[in-house]
Amino acid sequence: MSKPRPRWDQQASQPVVTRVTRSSSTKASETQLLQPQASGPSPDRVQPRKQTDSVLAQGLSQMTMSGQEAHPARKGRPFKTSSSNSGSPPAQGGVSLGSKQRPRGSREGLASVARLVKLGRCKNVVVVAGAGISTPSGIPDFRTPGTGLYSNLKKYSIPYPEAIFNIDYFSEDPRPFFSLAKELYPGFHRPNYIHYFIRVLHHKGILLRMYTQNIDGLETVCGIPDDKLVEAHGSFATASCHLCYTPFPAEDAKSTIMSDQVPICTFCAGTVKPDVVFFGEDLPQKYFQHAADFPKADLLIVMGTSLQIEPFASLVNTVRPGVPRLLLNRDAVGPFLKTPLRRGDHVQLGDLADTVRTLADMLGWHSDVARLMRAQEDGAVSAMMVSSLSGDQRRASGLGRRGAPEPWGRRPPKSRPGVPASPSCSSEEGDSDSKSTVSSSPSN
Ligand code: CNA
Repeated sequence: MSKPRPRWDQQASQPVVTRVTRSSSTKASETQLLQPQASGPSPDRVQPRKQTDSVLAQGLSQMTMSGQEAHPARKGRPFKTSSSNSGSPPAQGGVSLGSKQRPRGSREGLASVARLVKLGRCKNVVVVAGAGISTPSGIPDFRTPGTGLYSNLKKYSIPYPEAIFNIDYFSEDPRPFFSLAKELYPGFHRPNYIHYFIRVLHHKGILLRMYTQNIDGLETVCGIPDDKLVEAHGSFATASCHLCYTPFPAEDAKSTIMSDQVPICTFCAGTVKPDVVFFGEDLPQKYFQHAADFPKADLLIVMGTSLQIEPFASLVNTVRPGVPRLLLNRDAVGPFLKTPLRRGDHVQLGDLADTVRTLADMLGWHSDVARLMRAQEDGAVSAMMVSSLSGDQRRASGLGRRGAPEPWGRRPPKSRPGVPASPSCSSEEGDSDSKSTVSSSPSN
């Protein structure tokens, strides 16, 4: 017989269980991949980011917020907004880049990168992504004024925005996170053009890895294979007790949360949460592949992120010097705020879906993206329709148990034919694409 589950409006009575940390196991694997380093920040604290080019030097393995004052959990002190964008010169139109000014509306950076890719000089592309790639799918990001979650926190009744992802706050009151989780749980949103563009990078045989901060699972839904994807801030695919880490069936956690109840650990009676990484928690094991991937990258594409959360944000500084880095975002962020930009850095500001569409056009890939998207989405729609049919109806329609035909996108990726062995994209090589550029779309 199953235990009655407490509702959110009843505080779950929990035995006093000290929260253990996964740090020890994570640290062990981290040190296998990284040089021995100084110890990281104290856990369960939001930490300001140090102004260093490599956060790896700090040996950080736990999620922290950069660009703002540290504040202890549960105190309810007012949120101090990030200052990293304010006070910096605006990167849109007219930013000084060395001695040159780039005209507003120029797409120079996109064109440079497209040229390198077409020349076959980018074979190990690393994509770093954030919530901005999913806003066209209808999922709000954190920081976009007006629509971002941080502008709409009233309904969650939390004292400061990060409380929703604060493990100590969750321990006391899981309701705000569970309300948000109901909106973010995979299944309610569809991937968009940007996700499929990244999948086409894989089909072309040049995606080394995608590192995403997103927890919406849309990368997986669009068919980016597991071995090409690092969900650095975890996902809803698994769940466990937030105190003792005993695994809990993810589907049971989902149905409990969806019915406004609290999933309870069968071992210690602690609250179960989806394995989404909260501030002060360790990042998943897979994240530490970055130590091998980033030095191997010959092109870094950064999309839809404010680069405010550490240690993820500083990954962008760990590619080799001179490797081209392309920022596609509404605003300049992180190291792309610097003037002049680092050699090989390119910034294309504007709406991400438009920018990615332009890049796909430049590469001659738009039809690949559109076809893949259509095939996958048609498959998803017919799967949804069939799942609503009875068994007899399914048999009569000649469809199998799952109903949907294997979508085109599920076939093994084709490797890129006819690409000759060629040097990497490193812009230290003195080609015409090695300069840095900032452009913003005219509509922005
Ligand atoms: P963020 O801090 O909200 O930054 C998003 C960035 O994307 C901002 O710079 C926006 O200007 C930009 N942006 C948003 N929409 C567009 C657009 N259409 N075109 C161009 N630029 C756009 O979010 P980050 O990802 O940097 O922060 C990381 C957090 C957010 C992670 O820990 C996530 O778990 C968390 N988050 C994830 C989701 C999701 O999974 N979809 C949603 C909300 C928050």
